[in-house]
Amino acid sequence: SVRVPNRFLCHGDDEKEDSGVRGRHRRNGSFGVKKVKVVVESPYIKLQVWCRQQKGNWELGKIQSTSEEEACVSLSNGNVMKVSRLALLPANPDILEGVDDLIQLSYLNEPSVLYNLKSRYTQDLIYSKAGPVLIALNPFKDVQIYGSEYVEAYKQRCNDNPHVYAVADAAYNEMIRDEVNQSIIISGESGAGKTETAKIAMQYLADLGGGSCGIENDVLQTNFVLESFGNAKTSRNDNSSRFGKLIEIHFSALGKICGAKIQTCKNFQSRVVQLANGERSYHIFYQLCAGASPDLRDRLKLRTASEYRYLNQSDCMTIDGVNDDKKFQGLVKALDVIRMSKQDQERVFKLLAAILWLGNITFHETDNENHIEVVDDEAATIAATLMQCSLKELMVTLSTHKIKAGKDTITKKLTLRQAIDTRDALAKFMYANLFDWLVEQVNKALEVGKRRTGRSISILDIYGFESFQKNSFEQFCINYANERLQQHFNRHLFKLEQEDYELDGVDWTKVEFEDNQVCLDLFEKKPLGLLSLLDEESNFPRATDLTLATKLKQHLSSNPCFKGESGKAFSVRHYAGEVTYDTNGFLEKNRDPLPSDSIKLLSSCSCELLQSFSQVLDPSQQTNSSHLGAMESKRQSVGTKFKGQLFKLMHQMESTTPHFIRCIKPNAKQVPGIYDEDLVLQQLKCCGVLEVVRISRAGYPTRMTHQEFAKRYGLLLSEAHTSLDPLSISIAILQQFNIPPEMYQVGYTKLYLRSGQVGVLEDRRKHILWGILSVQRSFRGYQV
Ligand code: AD9
Ligand code: MG
Repeated sequence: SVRVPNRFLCHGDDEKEDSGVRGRHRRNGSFGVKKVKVVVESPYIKLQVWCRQQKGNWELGKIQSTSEEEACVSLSNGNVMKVSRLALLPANPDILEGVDDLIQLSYLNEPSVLYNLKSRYTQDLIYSKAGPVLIALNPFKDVQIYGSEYVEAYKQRCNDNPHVYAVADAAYNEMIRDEVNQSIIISGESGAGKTETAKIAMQYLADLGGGSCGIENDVLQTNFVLESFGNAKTSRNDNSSRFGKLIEIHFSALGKICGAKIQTCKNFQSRVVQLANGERSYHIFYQLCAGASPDLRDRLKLRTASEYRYLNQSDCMTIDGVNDDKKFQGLVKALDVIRMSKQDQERVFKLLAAILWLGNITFHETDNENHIEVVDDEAATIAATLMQCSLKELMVTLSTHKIKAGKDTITKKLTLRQAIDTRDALAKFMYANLFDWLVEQVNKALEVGKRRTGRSISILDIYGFESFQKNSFEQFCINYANERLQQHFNRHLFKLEQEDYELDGVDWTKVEFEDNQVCLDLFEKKPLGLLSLLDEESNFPRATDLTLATKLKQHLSSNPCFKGESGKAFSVRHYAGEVTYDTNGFLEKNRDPLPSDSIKLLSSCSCELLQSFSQVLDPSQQTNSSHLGAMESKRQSVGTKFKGQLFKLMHQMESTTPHFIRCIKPNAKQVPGIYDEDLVLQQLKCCGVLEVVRISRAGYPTRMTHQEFAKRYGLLLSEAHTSLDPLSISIAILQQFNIPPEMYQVGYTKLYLRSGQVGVLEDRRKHILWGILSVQRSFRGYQV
């Protein structure tokens, strides 16, 4: 139901054309109170309103007349409708159309916000502010707002339109000014534009912090490498990141980039061996097949992508507008830039080819009990050659397993299903470790020398919330990660803000917000939480997906975020909506087993990379939890490992000043020009943007301790102040600049200012300092 605020029924914003001036508080006392139907048109009745249509969408209209219950509205499309007053919401005056910060809207209802963003989107103004948060609408086309000219404009502050550049600039300047680590947290649904936005922010920082050593270029090139190996085409995004990434960029005392470190968070290798229709495996496989030189092809015995089972199973070999051959050449260049030796590059390609050939290995049945042997064909031969192991050992490993019976070991033949699983597990393991190894190499290349805290900006680009028709373990982990991220967001923007006010004795009306702690408890509580119960069940050899589902329902039904569904399914009420998960495959994916025979095989390979991977499995090294593998029985489960990685990421973010960017996908078709209101609204709602605006509008976004304030602006005082007390100095400054009392509050320790208030002070300060320190003008960022 739609609530019409009382104030709307009494007084509203006058229309620009009617009044000429905006008098916001002219009242029409009788409006909405008298029972008689108003027939005569008065300027007050021609209010601009949003009128809810039968389909649920909103149309702009003007009230022609109104009675107690109903109003007669002429819509902008020419129709005149009689509607219940409950179907009306006040619209903002025309003068506020397309404002760049939603905070400025007089009415902050859903249609007003939606329409405001839409009106900007149609003019290619893809960025808007929602108080402290930058909203980025994916244009799905090239928009001419990037590049050196724009970078320069934001550097010089000649352009104050919301932009990723402005966010990166703010982070950079705050870092320089306060010596506090910063973070830029980018979130949004799959395909909303997070990865592109992260790259745009990195480009700006590289430009700002570019020095003579050129490391900023290396940092940018890592994007290329990690996207090749970590991104894939999915049904939602042609370049979907299948891993979460935190890149921490370090700066020198002079504000120049001096290194970077990448942390990833992932758990999904199933894409290597299994694809949904219309989706692709990781880009690198197709790039290699399309772009390898004839010599390399020969050495790797490489065929076209369509000849590999792991790639051709989904009927999707290419991506519109993407040239895999060219991408491969770009990748090789990027690998050169990060100084990966040609020998290592060859090793990587060999391993990729080995994985592809493994996938082509087939089995034939040897008896009528489904037992199999490996078909001794070119696939097996080439795979063994590329892995540098004996063909015989490979064949034995993929077709048998050894069971200990007392002192003896019995070798048993595998069934077809078991053999396929063994083969696929090996391929997944190889790829997962290759990715980790690659991240290690990238980190080596970007290594920061002497690091100093307080001089870094971390950019977090993590997979967005996913809700499909059918949701599996992958979505389960992704959505859990997003739930954590949402809490970080909530904490910073709501909780900390409110706690701050209360602790500091500032008069403040509480704004309610959705806390998602209950949902996080559902995932994390021990022993009765989703992850713990999943691990527990994974340890029972006889457990099945059905017993898992039953167990979850048995123990978790009392959590309001949990809902048992029929059969093997359960639902979670996430902050972004309810998602039903099918437990099918949960146990297997959580265990992600690698038989000990396969581990032995890997250690027998003379391929150096594979050998190094198998060392990861050496039981003596098992304390090293950053590695993916370990012996079958002692390996950490995938879910628990994922949680560990996530906690590490979040922990790192805790000590930074966050800057938030919310990416929004305006349509699901990935095309320019379409603004699907429902889709946008759903995203705005689920990421809490409207609450952010509400709280920011009501609050005091700028806050400084009395000392900080006095130190920063004390020099603006026209007369030397007699007292040295920071509080008195602060108040003198506020008075000198005539800052109205409703625009600030004085807390016990801090000064709280409403948005826009420090602008005048900053300008004045800059002016004065530039006068004094004109010699240092070329030294951006320090004197001001
Ligand atoms: V996922 O969770 O990794 O599946 P992302 O990262 O949110 O997703 P991505 O950045 O990959 O989405 O953007 C998807 C596509 O939108 C890109 O491939 C571009 O074609 C398009 N895009 C996104 N942002 C911009 C932009 N600022 N300008 C132009 C853009 N195109
Ligand atoms: Mg992405």
